Amino acid sequence: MKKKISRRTFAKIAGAATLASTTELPSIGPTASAQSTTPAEREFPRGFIWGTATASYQVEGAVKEDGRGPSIWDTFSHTPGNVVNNANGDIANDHYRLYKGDVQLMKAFGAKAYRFSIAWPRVFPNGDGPPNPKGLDFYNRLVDELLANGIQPYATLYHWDLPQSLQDRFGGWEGRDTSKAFGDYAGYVAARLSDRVKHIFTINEFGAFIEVGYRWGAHAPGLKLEGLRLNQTRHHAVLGHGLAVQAIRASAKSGTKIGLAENITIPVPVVETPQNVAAAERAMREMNAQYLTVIMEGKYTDWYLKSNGANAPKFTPEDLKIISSPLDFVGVNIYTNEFVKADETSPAGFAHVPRPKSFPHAPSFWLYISPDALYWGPRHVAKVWGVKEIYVTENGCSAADEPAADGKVYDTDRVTYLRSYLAQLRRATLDSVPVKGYFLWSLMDNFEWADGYTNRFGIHYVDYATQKRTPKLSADFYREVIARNAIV
Ligand code: PNW
Repeated sequence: MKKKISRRTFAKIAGAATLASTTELPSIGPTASAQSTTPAEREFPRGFIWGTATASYQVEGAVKEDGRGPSIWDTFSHTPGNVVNNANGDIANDHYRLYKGDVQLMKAFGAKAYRFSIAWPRVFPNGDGPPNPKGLDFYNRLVDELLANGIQPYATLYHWDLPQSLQDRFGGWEGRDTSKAFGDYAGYVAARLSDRVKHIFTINEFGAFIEVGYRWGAHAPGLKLEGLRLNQTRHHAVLGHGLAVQAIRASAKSGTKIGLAENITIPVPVVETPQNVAAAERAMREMNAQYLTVIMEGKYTDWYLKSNGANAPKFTPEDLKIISSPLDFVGVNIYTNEFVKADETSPAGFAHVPRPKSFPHAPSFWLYISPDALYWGPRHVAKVWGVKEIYVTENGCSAADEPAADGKVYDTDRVTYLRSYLAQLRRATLDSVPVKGYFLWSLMDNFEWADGYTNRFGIHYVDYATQKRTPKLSADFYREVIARNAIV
């Protein structure tokens, strides 16, 4: 990403708060298990789902194949100056053709599940109107290949590649017609894949594609909205999610589980005192007010509405009902945190703790090293909203990977990152936080949005000239974790 957009900036939209009582979750015990070191305590619950993740535009390539329509990411990446080195996803990892080999990579390290996304413009080239069965067929082939190899498919319906036609006709998510089109597309896909796909995610990261794409202009469609236009766009995104939940329920085979994958802002108590922990739980609601909070609670927080005044989104009570349609699980994409502390002088009862310049981060400027986020994120979701089924739908880190003389990539930085984050996830499951699975981002290096191919997130190294994939040291590490169901 070219522009400096920090998690802090995202969080600034929140601040003071009207406090609401939180759901007690008695099974979450004391946090003394943070220091657990016995072998038994390093183990994850039986049946824990270890997976990996990618997204359509980041890996598929084949942008003109089998009737796919253009997406806003084709347009954005082909506009000079938007992506580092003017890179684009025209070819990316050529996963559209190489998916069988990629399934074998997953099998080799023992993945139990694969979270991929479906490109909306493959299925509906114009976003609405006539479907393109040939486009959907790719996902039929992929799902069948996964199942034949013992890997469960977890499908995301929207990971940012909006059909360009919807952007042109309705202003994309600025228009309510896009929310409606998303619901229709979701129902269409669910009817055709839910005989084999048992977990469906509506939308990936409201907090990234709206804020970075429609507010900061650093992702597609590259807009810089503010005020009412921005808030209404946010509202249409959560509305689209709710319409999709209803459409999937109406058309999917029974037993299909529905959720979302949100990059929640994660307030971490800077020192774990009971006062700071309570403050972090209050902050959780306010910092996620415009997305996960309204989805879970069926209303915007008083502070969100009040602080936006005349710019608060326009909505009906019916909208709120749709947005808060019950979910079967909540997915959280977790990379980094936000430190908070109790503050009696603020109406919200919490304050941000500033981050020093020297705070360590990955090559992605926004990715501050925050293992504790993997404890507090799921814990807050369980404690604040009583969610009973949580997945970590993304976690991983970028690195400046380079093959050594022997051809191997020794990404000890990534291994250290993963080991320390997973220890905090284990702490969460020891405290009875109902985390059921973990999806490592990413299976392989891929098109990292505005960073192009510069920041590598994969546990497989990709040589883009030859499309050769090579397991990095982190793939060996993850294979051991999965085989033992424990941190190694
Ligand atoms: C997520 N931020 O994006 C996405 O879901 C993936 O597609 C992406 O490749 C991965 O994380 C790594 O970046 C994010 O600025 C992008 O805070 C930016 C931010 C957060 C998540």
